[in-house]
Amino acid sequence: MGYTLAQKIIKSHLLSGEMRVGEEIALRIDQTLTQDATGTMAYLEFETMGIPRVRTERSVAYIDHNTLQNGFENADDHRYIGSVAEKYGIYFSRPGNGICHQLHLERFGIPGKTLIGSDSHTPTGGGIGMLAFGAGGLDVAVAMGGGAYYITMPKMFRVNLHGKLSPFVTAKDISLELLRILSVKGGVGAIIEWGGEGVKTLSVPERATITNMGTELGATTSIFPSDEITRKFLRAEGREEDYTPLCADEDAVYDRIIDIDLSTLSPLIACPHSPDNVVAVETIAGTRVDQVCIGSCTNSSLYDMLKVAALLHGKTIHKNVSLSISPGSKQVLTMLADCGALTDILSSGARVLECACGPCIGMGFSPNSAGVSLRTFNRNFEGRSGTKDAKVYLVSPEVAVASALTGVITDPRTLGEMPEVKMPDAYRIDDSAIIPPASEEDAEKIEILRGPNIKEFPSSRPVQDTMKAPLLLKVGDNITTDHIMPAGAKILPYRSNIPYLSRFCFSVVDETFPERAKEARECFIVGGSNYGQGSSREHAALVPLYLGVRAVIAKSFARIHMANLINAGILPLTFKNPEDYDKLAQSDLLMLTNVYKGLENGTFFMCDDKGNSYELVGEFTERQREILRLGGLLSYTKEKQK
Ligand code: MIC
Ligand code: SF4
Repeated sequence: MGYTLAQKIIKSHLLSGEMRVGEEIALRIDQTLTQDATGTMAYLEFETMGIPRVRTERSVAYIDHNTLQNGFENADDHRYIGSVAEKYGIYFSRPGNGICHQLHLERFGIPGKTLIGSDSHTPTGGGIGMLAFGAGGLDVAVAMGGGAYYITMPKMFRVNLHGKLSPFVTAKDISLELLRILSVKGGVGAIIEWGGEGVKTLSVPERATITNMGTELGATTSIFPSDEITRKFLRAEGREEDYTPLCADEDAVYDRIIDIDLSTLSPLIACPHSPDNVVAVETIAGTRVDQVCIGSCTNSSLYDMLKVAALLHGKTIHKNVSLSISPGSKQVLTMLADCGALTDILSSGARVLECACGPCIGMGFSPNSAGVSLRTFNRNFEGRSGTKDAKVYLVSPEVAVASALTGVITDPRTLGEMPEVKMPDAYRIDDSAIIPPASEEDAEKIEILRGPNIKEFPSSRPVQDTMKAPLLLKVGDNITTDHIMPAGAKILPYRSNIPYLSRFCFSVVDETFPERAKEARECFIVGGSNYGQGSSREHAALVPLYLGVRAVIAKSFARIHMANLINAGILPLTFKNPEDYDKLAQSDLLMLTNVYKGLENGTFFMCDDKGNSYELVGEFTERQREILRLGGLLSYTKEKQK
């Protein structure tokens, strides 16, 4: 029996475990990346490990999220990350250089290598044939120290693409189509491999749009083969020597096969407030639009931007629409300037923002009250834009431009002919904003620059045999990390200040939660299915830990968040009978008994003060049990080093 592409890369990086679905496996990690909103914490964690230099082939620290610098906090964090990078052997990408995933693809990604990043969209690297995973900061810190990355061996899904896209239909529509088919939970526990003849019609940036949005399916990661198109991309980046051809074996076996005929797709749109709430654009055409944002790690490549410029050429955007354009990298922006496309964009009335995440994470450009915002991004969770009652839709750059021109949601096929966009054979290489680390010799002299915004970690504690606490918050299905620990311009600067962040925990759902949790000192949370979907931010576990959350009981969990809870020493359990969820009510007093025994056999018992008892499930590996027994991954790692 042959191997899938992902299985081949897993096999060549396997440190322990069996490649059987559901078993825990340990992988050797070749590359890591961090961004600034999760990086400060990841590097603080790395520092506590006492390792003098990173042990990966390549580690890169990007600054792309917290670039507003409204006060000293962000700038201090950037300086801190810069000094850590220089000292410990990490490349440092300066603010303004671009978005981590776009930059990593351009300058560092290598087919067949493993990559983990403290950002959930790290699977973007799958567009170039990398096996790339989003992870919590602590997992990235451990990998930088040469430690393994642990995942549950995933199922293998294969998506076969047939035919060719019609004009005005794009890679984004392929992603939205898969979200329509599978939903935001449909990829949980699976790696999605893309294949079929249609793959040859997609360039690396288009493939990367698709692997980027695989995160929204809950997938462990997504990957494309590495072929002549990959070689062409690497050649254009001046890195042809990094090319290796890679594909699945002919007789590889998949757990599920999905076929998509590209020629039948039409422009799609994800309606508020979930990326899987997908309909055809034509069905809601005519809806008023207030704002359009083009950019983010999903759609900010040179190819996307050239298409946008060509569609805007000689036209002016509608007077009621505010259009922002954030190119993905300095390379993209300079090339737009060189060829005159930037002039087309500016002449249309668009606002060009910095090469950064910007509006995607609510860092400025929030919509007006109850505003309708069309975005080429990957997430439209409630409140994420910074305007609580905004209605955010996810679209391709083509739909975005068409709607910016008309002022209403518009099917771009009504615009006439799609102008031809010619891609250059070589990109403009300028790595002046990437600072290499100091040599090992000089590293010792480098002082780490810590600002006053860096506060201590919350202290974790080992799980107890009996855990008694009130149920302080009961939430529904698909709770995102943006609900648990919101981001945005006002809060993001405090990512290294857990006590301050704690004031906003669950504020989208229940503003009283932080106060109530502090008063109770210890508490439980109950959730529905897919609890913790979305970002990789470990703050969605560290802040609850600070507020005394000891266990989260849910119908099911999203992968990265579950790992972050365990890493923080919080017990994640699921209901044996999902109907039991209905019996529980906020403020019930709950008691978990014989927890140590439960850790061994996977079955946990809980009762409430109304006389109900519950059977819960928590099947942990030996490593996870030890992490929970010792009170988190940091204590576990220190213990192992003794
Ligand atoms: C996001 O898109 O939600 C983020 C902001 O990039 C997060 C990381 C973070 O919260 O810092 C992610 O996707 O992991
Ligand atoms: Fe940045 Fe948005 Fe991409 Fe997250 S999804 S990395 S915030 S651009």
